[in-house]
Amino acid sequence: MSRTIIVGDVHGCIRELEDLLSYVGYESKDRLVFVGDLVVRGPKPREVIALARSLNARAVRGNHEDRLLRWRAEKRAGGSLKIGNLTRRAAEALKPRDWEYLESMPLWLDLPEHGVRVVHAGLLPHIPIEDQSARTLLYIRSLGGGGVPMELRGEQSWAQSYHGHLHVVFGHNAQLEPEIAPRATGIDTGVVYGGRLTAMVLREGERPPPADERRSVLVSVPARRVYYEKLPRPAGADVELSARPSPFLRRAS
Ligand SMILES: [Mn+2]
Repeated sequence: MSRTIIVGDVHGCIRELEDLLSYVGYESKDRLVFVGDLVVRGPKPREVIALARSLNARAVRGNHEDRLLRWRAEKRAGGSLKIGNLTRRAAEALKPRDWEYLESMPLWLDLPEHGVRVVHAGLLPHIPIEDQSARTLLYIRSLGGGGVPMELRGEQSWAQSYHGHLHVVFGHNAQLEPEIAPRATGIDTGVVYGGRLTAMVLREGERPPPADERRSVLVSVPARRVYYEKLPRPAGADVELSARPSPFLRRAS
């Protein structure tokens, strides 16, 4: 029986991706899906894309893939988009076939056999997927006043407010533990920061179980090291960076 394995943000951490596939006993008949941000920050962006391609994995676009694609489009148009060193390093490592793979990544992906929708960052509850902005799908972390999409961590989680028909599996918002909401599951557990790489594993036709049993379909492997020490964007402007040491860094020591 084949399974669907939905993998959190890999960020170039090829060894942990291999660890995870080995841990779940990946077989070629299994379907592999990524929540985006396969590249940038970690050590081996090209190897991760190459592995994803070779396993016929599907992947939704993350903000990092989106930035790479915009950088390249801009460059081809004779302009330039400012990118950081790590993004540049990933851009230089990618071969034409890898770029093709990036271009093939949609903003969201539905897995009707599991009643699941995969999106990189999240979405605005109560709004049809077709009407969501790309920016929201790629960057949302929380809801601000009046339910507007916010890119920083905030008090109101979009996921906890979401009660749609399809269960949303997402990444982007790195946390020590998976985020478990009634109808959504966040699986970015910050492997590149020295956290873990997490996946949701569903048997054929299986739907994500209710929140209190959700962990039964989640697996993870630890990072082998800290690859990126800079903190993810801090929580809301009211929270001082110094007041919130990264749990990822602590855990890795
Ligand atoms: Mn992201």
